[in-house]
Amino acid sequence: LSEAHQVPFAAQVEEIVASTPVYDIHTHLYEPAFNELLLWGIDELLVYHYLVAESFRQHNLPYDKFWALSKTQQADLIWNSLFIEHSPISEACRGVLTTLHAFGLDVKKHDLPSIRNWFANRKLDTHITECMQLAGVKTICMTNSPFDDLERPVWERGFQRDERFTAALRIDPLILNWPEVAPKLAQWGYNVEANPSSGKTFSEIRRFLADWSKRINAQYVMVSLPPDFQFPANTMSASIIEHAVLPHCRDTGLPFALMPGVKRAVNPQLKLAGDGVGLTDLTMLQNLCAQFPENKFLATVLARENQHELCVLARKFRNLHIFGCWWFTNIPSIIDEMTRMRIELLGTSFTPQHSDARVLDQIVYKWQHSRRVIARVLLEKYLELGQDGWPVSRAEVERDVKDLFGGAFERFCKS
Ligand code: RAT
Ligand code: ZN
Repeated sequence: LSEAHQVPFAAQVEEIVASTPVYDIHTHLYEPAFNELLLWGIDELLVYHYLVAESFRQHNLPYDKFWALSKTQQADLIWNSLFIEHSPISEACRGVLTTLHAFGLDVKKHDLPSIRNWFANRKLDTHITECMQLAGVKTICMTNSPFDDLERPVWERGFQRDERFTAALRIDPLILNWPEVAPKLAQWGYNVEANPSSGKTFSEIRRFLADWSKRINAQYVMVSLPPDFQFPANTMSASIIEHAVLPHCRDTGLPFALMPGVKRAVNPQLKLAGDGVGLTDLTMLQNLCAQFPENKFLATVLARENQHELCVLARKFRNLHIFGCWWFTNIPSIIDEMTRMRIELLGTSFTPQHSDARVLDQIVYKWQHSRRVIARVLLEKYLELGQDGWPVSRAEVERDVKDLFGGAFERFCKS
């Protein structure tokens, strides 16, 4: 490509990546029927657990004193310690500013009360529409847990679904904490035993999964796992996966999404902000993909050191679709590295990002930041193709970006 051609082509790639609507395939957002479970606004943005963890490095309030504060007081403390007393250059801090700036707020005034005022006058429905527009998100997939006492009754009562939102069945307690879950399932009418003596318990777990998948219209079934998780193994976790989750997923065609690498509560004093990361032995994922070719697996891994191995696994198994730069890897330097590596090993047969937003407004910054990195990497790859005598057309760029932003994922789910 000539110099003269490069500038408009670069602008085209940026424009296409910036404007292609995305399916946000994993978030912690809720559709409006869940009322206060859908978090939004400035105080929620500031008390995001990513920022809570960072703030403890800058202020010296004891943990219990922090947790005893009201949400507004916590937000004030985080604003002062992370935005005013130091420059907000961490990714999670910068994200708050990207979002406020996108709303047209004048952040350089450092005026938290006037920002609060602006949010106080927002109507939720217009706010949802505007956040989705600014983020270029067309559909938001929720994380839905039947084990959540606030969420479960809403599903049980029933409501008119909002078509901008899809659901995913999240089952961490079922797989990781059977002793606590067994009595609950029994109480909800499933004939299960704490120590299964026959296949009955597993068929009842399947019935539970089938009921909930249907009730919420699940797009996939999901679990997060500790780094030392093994499969196969002589454990209740592995048995539930083999004898209930996988057969259920085969029956319904739903992918089973695994998110290995999280060490829960490495610092319990930090509550939701207290989880850590560890290197996973991905042999368990290899075993699952190899032993259950009729099942579809989605995966994202928390440790940076696992990313290359995960890409290689995806090359070996067409029943594995990898997605997202999850949590601690959702920072520009690692998104750049992971996206580059995934494109170089997998072409466009993966989903580079999900937002993991817990606060609606976060989709704005999570997608704006990621799009910038994805555009840069893609452009570099297209320019290299041009140098090899394979110029890429606008229509081809649009096709590729559609695939990366949900097309490949949806095809995988339907396959
Ligand atoms: O990224 C997060 O907000 C984490 O707290 C987790 O929710 C993680 O994404 C998960 O889904 O377990
Ligand atoms: Zn998540």
